[in-house]
Amino acid sequence: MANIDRESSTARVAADIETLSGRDYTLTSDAIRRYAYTDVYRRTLDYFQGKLEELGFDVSYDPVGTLVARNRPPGEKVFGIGSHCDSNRNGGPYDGTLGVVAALEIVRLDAEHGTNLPLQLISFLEEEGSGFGQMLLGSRIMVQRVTEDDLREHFRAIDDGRSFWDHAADAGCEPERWQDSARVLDDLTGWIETHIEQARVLQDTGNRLGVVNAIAGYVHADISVDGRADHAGATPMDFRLDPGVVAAACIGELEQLALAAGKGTVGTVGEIDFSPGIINVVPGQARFSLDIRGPDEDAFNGVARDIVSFAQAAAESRGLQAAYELRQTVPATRMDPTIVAALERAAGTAGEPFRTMPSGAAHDTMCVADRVPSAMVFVPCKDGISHAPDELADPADGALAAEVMFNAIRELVG
Ligand code: HGY
Ligand code: MN
Ligand code: MN
Repeated sequence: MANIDRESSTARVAADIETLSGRDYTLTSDAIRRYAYTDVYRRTLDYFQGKLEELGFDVSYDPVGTLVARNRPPGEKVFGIGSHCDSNRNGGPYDGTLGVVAALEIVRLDAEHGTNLPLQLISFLEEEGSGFGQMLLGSRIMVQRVTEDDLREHFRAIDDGRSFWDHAADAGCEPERWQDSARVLDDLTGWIETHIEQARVLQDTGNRLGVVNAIAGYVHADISVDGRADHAGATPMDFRLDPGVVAAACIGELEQLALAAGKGTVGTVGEIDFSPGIINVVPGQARFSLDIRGPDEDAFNGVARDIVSFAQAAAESRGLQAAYELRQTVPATRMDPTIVAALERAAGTAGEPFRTMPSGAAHDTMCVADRVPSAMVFVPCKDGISHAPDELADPADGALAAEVMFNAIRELVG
């Protein structure tokens, strides 16, 4: 095991996070907000590109803008590290970005210790879905979990409704070559992603790291209910076709279904909009999102099925129509036992408290694991707060994650 200077490693991690939390790297000052094809996202990629080129890495981009940096010629076997540096629209400084910084720190440790590990760093486009409402978009493209029709037609920018395809082309990418993105994973012998936990298990159990052995699957979808816009004052209650009441009933029902399903199943309505959305108009249409997840496939898919049936019955009982549209679904994903074991050994040797645990949050690793033996390392975040500007993690834990990954990779690549 290399003798790591944890203090200088922590200082480097802290400096990267500090810089990337600055106003040049976020669209708003009240949260970290950066996503595909915005100038602040481009600057964030440029920051990592500059640091990696200084360390002798060749930096390129896949056809839609995922950053790929290697220290070996194409075709040679390499070990994959990385995460994403786009953010939630209400994001904090650590979600994703700490993972790319930890991977950069591994590159620095490798240079410092002259170990010359074969490495490929990836920073995935659009993990959060903040640009097009499609989570894990860059990694789903890489493992071909999307169709060309999705990219040309269905996936549309939240800001202006234009297609992903047009935005990618405008940004100088080559969306027509999107299937070539799959080749990015060809040379990988393994993959490890560091990420903040986004819950509070590590904090509450006094652990500094988590070794992730499984990731919860999820369903993302929308339900829209069509009714009739009416005068809010003159329309008697028994005369209304009000989709807002159906939406409200569904939100309560989703909570009950998730609780009843148990096994770690969760259900969230994060987005809701009424049209025309005016105080003195009974809504004509209601649309709300579904985010249903869990480690148990049958449980969370069962909740998704049941809430759709409930919505349709609740709508019909009032003479309305409810329509369901799936956005995407990714199955619960087990991590590779060999890589998990190597991380557990390296964490044990580091001499700091850690635990092996599942992830409730989704990660690009769910896609990479389709093709490459994969695992993750979690870093505690204060009170589990994430997808919020108050998100807080300790750069020393990020540096410790880099040290543990560095030592595990050295063992794995022999
Ligand atoms: O929502 C998620 O699971 C991830 O943070 N995008
Ligand atoms: Mn993330
Ligand atoms: Mn996130």
